Amino acid sequence: MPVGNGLTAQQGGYALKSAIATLPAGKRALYRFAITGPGGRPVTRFALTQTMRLHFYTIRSDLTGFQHLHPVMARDGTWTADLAALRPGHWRMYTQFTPDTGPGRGQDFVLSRPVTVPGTASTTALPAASSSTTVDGYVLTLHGDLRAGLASPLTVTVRRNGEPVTDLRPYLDTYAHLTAFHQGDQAFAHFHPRNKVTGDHGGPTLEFMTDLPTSGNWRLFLQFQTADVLHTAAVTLYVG
Ligand SMILES: [Cu+2]
Repeated sequence: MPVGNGLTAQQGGYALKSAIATLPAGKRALYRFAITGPGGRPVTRFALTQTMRLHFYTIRSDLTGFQHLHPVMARDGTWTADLAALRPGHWRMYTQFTPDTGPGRGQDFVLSRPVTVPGTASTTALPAASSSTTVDGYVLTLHGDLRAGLASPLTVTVRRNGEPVTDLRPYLDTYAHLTAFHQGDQAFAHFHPRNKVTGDHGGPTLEFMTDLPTSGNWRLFLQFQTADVLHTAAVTLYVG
């Protein structure tokens, strides 16, 4: 589990630095940033987590517009995230990484910064909590009684046309990526199923052990791959 809830730009001497506080609406946008270490200099050595040196996520304040990207780092430690079109409003940019040098070596960090996208912002109401959702013809059913601050199992079953799906392909070394954001403060969490990865035979059941810090509604984004297609399902989950 990463350190903290992802709502700060610095922690334990490490910081997410960016000169960008606004990005344009409605078109591809580049977000440049650096991760600095306790000495204040950009960190350039990161450990691989799920095959990547850094994971980047963004979400709008109404928990729409989720993106999970893998930015590219220049030699000097400057990263560039190539974002798909953003709607006007308030966004948060999250970086998840594990330094491979310094006092934070081997520790998982999530740091974030806000970004404003100018324009007329309309808010989408959060869909009601539900135990199922559909994406690209895949029906996901959730089972679990989640409690804030407690390790809580969450089982997700994947079906298509009523049949169990058993051909999930590993995506970044795991059968699924579950990214969660808390309604109101946009606190962040990320989980992987405990299922062992054995080729393109994932499913139909994904077994997560979650640990969400606060009660209320969380918006879950579940990413999984079949053949060459990455699917992203979204569902609202209430944590008691
Ligand atoms: Cu992941």
